[in-house]
Amino acid sequence: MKTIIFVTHNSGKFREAEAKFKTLGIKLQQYEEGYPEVQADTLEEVAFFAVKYLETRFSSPFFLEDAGLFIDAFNGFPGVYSAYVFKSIGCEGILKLLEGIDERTAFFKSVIAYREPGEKPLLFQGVCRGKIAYEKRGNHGFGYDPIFIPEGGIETFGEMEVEVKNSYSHRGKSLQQFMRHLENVMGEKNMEKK
Ligand code: ITT
Repeated sequence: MKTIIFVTHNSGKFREAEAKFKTLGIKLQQYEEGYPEVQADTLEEVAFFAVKYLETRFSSPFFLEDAGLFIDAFNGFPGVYSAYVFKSIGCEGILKLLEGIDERTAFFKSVIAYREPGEKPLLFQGVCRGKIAYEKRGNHGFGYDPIFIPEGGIETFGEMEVEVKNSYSHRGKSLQQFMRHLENVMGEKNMEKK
């Protein structure tokens, strides 16, 4: 069975990816190697720089994923600073900043950077629009999950089981694109063998 390494410290992300990949016949392996997150304006730049930094470390296919929460009332903040902001003020801090503000729309974005040995890195992305709740709800997931309600849903990500979150989420979508790519490549390889 093909194995792909997912470089992440975040076991919540890994669980979400595993849940998607279980239908594909590819084994995912978590690798908690750190990498520098460059100061950049977009998640794509952060992910691309990281994959280039890590490419000499792995001789098998690997990917990483960079994600962020973009709040419309704050012109997209925390965006690329989501990890730092989460560590410093958490969900409570975001709720406090939004006190008295009724424009609560926001989106999550996920960018996956994948590298197959000898190939150029590929990027796959997914976006999930929604809104910031008025209070924390649920204890599933991680990060900002307890305060984010996806469009079309009434529960926060924090109240959802992993498969349900995947059916709405930015990461569910970027993983879907990524899996479609892998299926195409595997399909082509099988054709070549015939
Ligand atoms: P790795 O870089 O090791 O993968 P990380 O948790 O640092 O793990 P990111 O830099 O991609 O991941 O995430 C930026 C921040 O956004 C971080 O605080 C996450 O908790 C949060 N975040 C990312 N995806 C999220 C999601 O699906 N739900 C809730 N919060 C999320």
